Amino acid sequence: MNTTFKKVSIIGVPMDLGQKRRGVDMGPSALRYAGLIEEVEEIGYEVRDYGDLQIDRSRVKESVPVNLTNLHEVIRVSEELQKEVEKIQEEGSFPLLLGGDHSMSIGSIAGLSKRYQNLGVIWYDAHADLNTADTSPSGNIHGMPLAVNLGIGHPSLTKIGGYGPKVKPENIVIIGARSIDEGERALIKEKGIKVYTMHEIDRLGMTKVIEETIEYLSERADGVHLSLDLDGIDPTDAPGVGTPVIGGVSYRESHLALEMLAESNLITSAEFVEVNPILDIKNKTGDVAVALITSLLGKRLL
Ligand code: HAR
Ligand code: MN
Ligand code: MN
Ligand code: MN
Repeated sequence: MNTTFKKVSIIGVPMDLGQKRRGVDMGPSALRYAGLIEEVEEIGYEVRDYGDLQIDRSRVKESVPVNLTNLHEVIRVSEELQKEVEKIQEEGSFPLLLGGDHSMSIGSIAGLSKRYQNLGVIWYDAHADLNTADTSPSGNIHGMPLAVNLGIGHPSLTKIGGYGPKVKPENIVIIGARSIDEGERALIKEKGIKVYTMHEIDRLGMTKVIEETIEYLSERADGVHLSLDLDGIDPTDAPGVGTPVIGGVSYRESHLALEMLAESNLITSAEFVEVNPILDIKNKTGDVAVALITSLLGKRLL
């Protein structure tokens, strides 16, 4: 991360409405239970934990546009998160956001990109999250946030914060993708988005992938947000996720990637999403998430 930050401010987003499995709302608790606050303090940061946003998870059938499940509550939470992220930035703290499903990044990036006109985004994920209501096979909004941040999708989502698009296609790097839908593939080609699928990671190795990512983003971005979906990591290392996909990045590779990002001084905010403790084995995925967060924040063995 950027070494000018001395404070880390944490917000939990117990959002589970962007997909249909229960339990991902407990992700923020799992990370705190895994010792997040203590570990980050140990590195030397002043930590402020603002607790969790309030989310109405009653899932009363909303009348929403076709193929956008729970749209209204996703919009409301996104707007609230956007404001909270702006407050954290005004404090001069590093925003560290805990999910919750990946639909939360509509709100987080709406807050971040107000400050950074050229926000870079590293999307570390098994999925591209570039669907729209027209292309989504599921209607789950957690499969759409990157498209929304590009200004593509339902206007009620793309206009959150009163502006959009939030991110330019050339400022995005996707790492770890191995489950890409047809509409997403077309959008990647049309927009020329930089993607390191598992194929490129296997061929180049994670060191090269991250070196290239750092060089690419440092040339164009004024801040870089790391959006890390735990399903980017292989399910043997991170089993507690709602949509696991075999053949992912190992814990070791991810740990190295985040240490390299720490050294790069590039990262100005981060979110760790999709931890579902109900599907986990003894909070393994929570532990992995905390270990990766401390790597990103500059923890060293010696
Ligand atoms: N691409 C599929 C869809 O849109 C699956 C998305 C699964 N999503 C996440 N986000 N966990 O990365 O439904
Ligand atoms: Mn995702
Ligand atoms: Mn994913
Ligand atoms: Mn290491």
